[in-house]
Amino acid sequence: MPLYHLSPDVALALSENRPVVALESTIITHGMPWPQNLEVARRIEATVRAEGAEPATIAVVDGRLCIGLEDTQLEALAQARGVAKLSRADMAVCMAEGRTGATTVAATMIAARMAGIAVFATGGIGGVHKGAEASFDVSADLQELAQTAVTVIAAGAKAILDLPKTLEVLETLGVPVIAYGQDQLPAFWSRSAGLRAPLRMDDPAAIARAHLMRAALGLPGGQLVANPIPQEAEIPRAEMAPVIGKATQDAADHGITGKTLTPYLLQRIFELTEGRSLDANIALVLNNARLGAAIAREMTRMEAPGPTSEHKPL
Ligand code: PSU
Ligand code: MN
Repeated sequence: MPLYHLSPDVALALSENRPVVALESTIITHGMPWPQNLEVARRIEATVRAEGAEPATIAVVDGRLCIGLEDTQLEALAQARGVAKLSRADMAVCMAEGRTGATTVAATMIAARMAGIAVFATGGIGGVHKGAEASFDVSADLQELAQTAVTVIAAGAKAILDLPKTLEVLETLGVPVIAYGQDQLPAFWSRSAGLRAPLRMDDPAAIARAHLMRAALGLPGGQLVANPIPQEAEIPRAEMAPVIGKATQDAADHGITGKTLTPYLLQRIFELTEGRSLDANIALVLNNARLGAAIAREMTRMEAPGPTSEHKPL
């Protein structure tokens, strides 16, 4: 039995060396409420297509790792209840038991890499949670970026996280954190986290080149491209701070930890902002899909740098 299933569209695009952008499914099952989740999932795919790339939404459906979902599968996933949230630790178990699960950033990267898809667009990555010095809650997404060669486009790390600690861990792990088009690290709903990003790039072609360069140097792992939310859609940091504070306090009061923490915080912030956080979330994901397609287009045009091309032996 094959390890994964490519949708016909994705299989064709890959065989013709056309640009493909991987998309995660946890954002559909755990990141946004029904029915906006389905609508957004379809709009993300349409945006990638409009930008000249093929979208490959990834999920485990009845034990089968699907890379590229049919619209009926997308719809079923968006409505399903009790879908597992899969990361590196539980993906194989879900497949072995024939269950259905949505892939997080970490699991989506693993699947994309296997299928030869180098670019993946999403909303926000997991990171170091506030209070991690006591809870040890550090997302497996960070470790995945360190070892799996996929360029991930996100709107920075979610402001529900401890962003300075998240940057420190990424630095330790050797993950390039590249702000796109600005010096500041973006913070998901807000354009600035009030922190300088370690790296800045302004050109999708250079980002694609850096991805290939990393591989040519024999460095494992991917790149994190932090793409700021469009100006007109942002919720300023000062406005989000008290909301995030309240949501974090509510999570602590209710004893929410582990896997359920991120979905709980997103839902709580959605309620506290009366839906505004969702509008921002949608705008930033679509923006990331556009940039992802641009990077994927550039990458398919490039040749991998050769290890000996400029080396003249003495
Ligand atoms: N961004 C969102 N909604 C989400 C997530 C990110 O706007 O649901 C998901 C991603 O799948 C990410 C995961 O990989 O949350 C991180 O979860 P954790 O913190 O439990 O590792
Ligand atoms: Mn966690």
